[in-house]
Amino acid sequence: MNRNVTMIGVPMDLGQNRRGVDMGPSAIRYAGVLERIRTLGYNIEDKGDIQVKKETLGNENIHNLSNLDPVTETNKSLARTVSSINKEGHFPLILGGDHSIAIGTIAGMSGYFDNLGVIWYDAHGDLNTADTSPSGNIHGMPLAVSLGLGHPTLTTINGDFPKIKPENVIIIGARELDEGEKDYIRQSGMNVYTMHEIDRLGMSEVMHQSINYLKDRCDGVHLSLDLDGLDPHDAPGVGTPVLGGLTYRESHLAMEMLAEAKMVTSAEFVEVNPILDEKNKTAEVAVALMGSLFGEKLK
Ligand code: EXY
Ligand code: MN
Ligand code: MN
Ligand code: MN
Repeated sequence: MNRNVTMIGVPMDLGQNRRGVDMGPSAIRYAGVLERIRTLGYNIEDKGDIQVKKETLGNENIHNLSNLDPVTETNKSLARTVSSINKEGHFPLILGGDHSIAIGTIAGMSGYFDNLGVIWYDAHGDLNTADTSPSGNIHGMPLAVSLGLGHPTLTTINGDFPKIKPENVIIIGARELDEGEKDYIRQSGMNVYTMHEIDRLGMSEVMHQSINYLKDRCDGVHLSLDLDGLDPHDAPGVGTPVLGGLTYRESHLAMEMLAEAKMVTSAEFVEVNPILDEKNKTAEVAVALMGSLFGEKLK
């Protein structure tokens, strides 16, 4: 893995309606992320937070898209920042914030790869558009937006083209998909390991298959890890918990196998909400998983 890592926080809570997730980056820093990764021999630099432009708050719910303007503006500036981290040849490590920030991260990465792969570690598909969303919350839409689906204000961030292809995406941990999301998955043939497949195959086999699949077809891989992919017993500090999720150990195994495969070129850890957390448990889990992703076991 790239030894130069640049970390950015995105204190965004406007992609959903539970306050507190904007404090995620602080909670993750407090849990010792810099030290954890530096100890592994990386040059890691904390470039601070992207400014979330709440002052553009106004049109609260245009076309079933809550807070469209500030979510768009923040993602534009995140995309620029991620793109410049790439240009420097560093590994972008992004701390959320709600999952709407994946729009900016992926938009910023996509220009540097012909076939960017994405591992979407999440209880949800985040494949809604304004037409299918039951909530109007943009954190339920970032994967769709990155595939070029949804409102043009979002899909044209950093260029008017789809940032990723459905065949380069693997969803892991899904257990709460809306009807429109299921329709899209069926018609696109996207790879989805729901909890059912993970129970049947085991995480080791799921990661083995995922890594082999992406290795053959992608020139870079972005890991988008939503802490609600984990079971709420292990990661209680999230806004949309769903029972029956991935365990702490399964998640470590997944990160360790990605570290061994040396294929991840950017990562984001999102949806940590310290107000809903037990002490700082979920932020600590995020940092522990980052430790494994950056090769703790291989040291
Ligand atoms: N599918 C639901 C919606 O679109 O409102 C819930 C989405 C939750 C999204 C979370 C963060 O991954
Ligand atoms: Mn440098
Ligand atoms: Mn998500
Ligand atoms: Mn989720």
